[in-house]
Amino acid sequence: MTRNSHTEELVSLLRAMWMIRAFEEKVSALYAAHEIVGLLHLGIGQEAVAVGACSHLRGDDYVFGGHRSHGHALAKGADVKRLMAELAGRASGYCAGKGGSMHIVAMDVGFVTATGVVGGTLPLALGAAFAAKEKKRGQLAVVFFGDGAGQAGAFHESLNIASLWKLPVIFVCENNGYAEFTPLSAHTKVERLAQHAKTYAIPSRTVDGNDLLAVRAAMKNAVAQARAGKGPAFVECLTHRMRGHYEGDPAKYRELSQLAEWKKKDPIARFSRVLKTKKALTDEASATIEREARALIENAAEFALSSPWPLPEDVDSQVTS
Ligand SMILES: Cc1ncc(C[n+]2csc(CCOP(=O)(O)OP(=O)(O)O)c2C)c(N)n1
Ligand SMILES: [Mg+2]
Repeated sequence: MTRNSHTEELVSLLRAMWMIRAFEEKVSALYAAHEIVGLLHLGIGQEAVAVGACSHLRGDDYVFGGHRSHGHALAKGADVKRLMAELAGRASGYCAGKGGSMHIVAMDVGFVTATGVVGGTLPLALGAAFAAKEKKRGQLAVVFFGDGAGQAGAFHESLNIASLWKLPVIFVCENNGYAEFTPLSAHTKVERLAQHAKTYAIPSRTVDGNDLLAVRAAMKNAVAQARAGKGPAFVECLTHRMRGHYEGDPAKYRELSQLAEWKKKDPIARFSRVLKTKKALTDEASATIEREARALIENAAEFALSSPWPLPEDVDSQVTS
């Protein structure tokens, strides 16, 4: 098989999705074994949004997440070992084990913060975008959030100011059809969140969020426009989380047939099929990518679980006033 750099790049995106899937499946197992504690939200099934959106970003771009953001941090380049250690509450973690799943900060790769406050990072991303605009180095900010966040006041205020001040920020909405246990139809009459972008005069696209190439194409335009100083963009990705809202959620509000339908649209299997059709991937290479991703994550878990706990006397060592 002849390979060019474009093919290599596409295969690297499949590798990134597998790394995130393997990471979260391992985290799920460690949670069940009580090695990871606290509230845990997995984005299994939503990997194409994280990887597709981050695939056009520079190292010095700023990314903000929410409560379901392991994939966003990894797609931006976060180190699997330090992230796993953070989730396991160890001193070798990104926040020395004091943040955990919902408070990931990986400034070394431009992942500014996640948050447990739904909609809380939208205004923060505006701040980063404002700074980027002032610095004039072509940086931009990307914020990931869900359909539920679209009902928060901060969402509307952020879209309005971003548009008014022409800030280089890209709003990436993961519309997975649920806010906790509430379907979209029970929390808003507005079925497509991108409709709000139109209200605030922000260019928007709604794409199939389980189609990596569709997310990537929408982001390419959004990134080009924001870098060119033309202001914000909004990308709505229609997707589905294949787990409950949190680990342990029995998810009785969802029909099993609905889950089965979405499993047929699994973004990893789907993109693998695309690559095979393009003759960019063989069955053997595909199996190797999955195996290598799982080995990488096993190694990260061993690192995390053999790392020391944070010391009580270091409780305020990373707190600045
Ligand atoms: C300000 C605030 N209100 C309510 C909650 C409780 N809460 C946690 S997750 C969630 C739903 C979020 O839904 P969505 O934005 O669609 O994200 P998803 O969980 O689907 O990824 C809610 C209401 C919260 N964490 N913060
Ligand atoms: Mg949602």
